[in-house]
Amino acid sequence: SANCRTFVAVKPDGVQRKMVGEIVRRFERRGFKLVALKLVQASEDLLKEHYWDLRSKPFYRELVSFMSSGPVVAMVWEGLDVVKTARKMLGETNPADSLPGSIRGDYCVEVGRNVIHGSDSVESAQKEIHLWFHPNELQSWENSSSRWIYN
Ligand code: DAT
Ligand code: MG
Repeated sequence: SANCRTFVAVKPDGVQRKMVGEIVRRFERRGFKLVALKLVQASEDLLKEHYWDLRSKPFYRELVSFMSSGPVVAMVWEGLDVVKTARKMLGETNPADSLPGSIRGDYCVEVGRNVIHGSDSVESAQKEIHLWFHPNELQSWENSSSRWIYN
């Protein structure tokens, strides 16, 4: 539904490479609504929870360490099927498999530096939004262009 929400984060490499503006721009122009945004230094505890499903992977420790190496831009975006569409906008996990036109397909080459995170399902989006944001950080506002985006 149009009330679908997803969690997106520009990773430390994306922040270092000045890609925050470009990424926000793509989501805004697609027609999604910005619900929350903050620059945060995530703790290892938060990141361990965020990537809990990957805890048995060989790259888990390096992933948590990398993600806590600098600030990330945490965001919540809302709109029709935004979880699924955001994953398409991101591209594949491995940038080598990501088509040009996707964020990873346009701006990176290695899986360990793939610049952006996006929730992989509605369920994980709900968990991740709850993990990264207090309810009062999620803004409720009327999008004046919604009638030009939805019919
Ligand atoms: P995604 O970020 O596309 O949801 P994921 O949840 O499977 O991918 O993995 C989370 C992150 O872990 C991913 O963005 C980069 C890192 N990662 C995944 N597979 C990896 C691998 N084979 N080697 C190194 N890092 C990997
Ligand atoms: Mg994932």
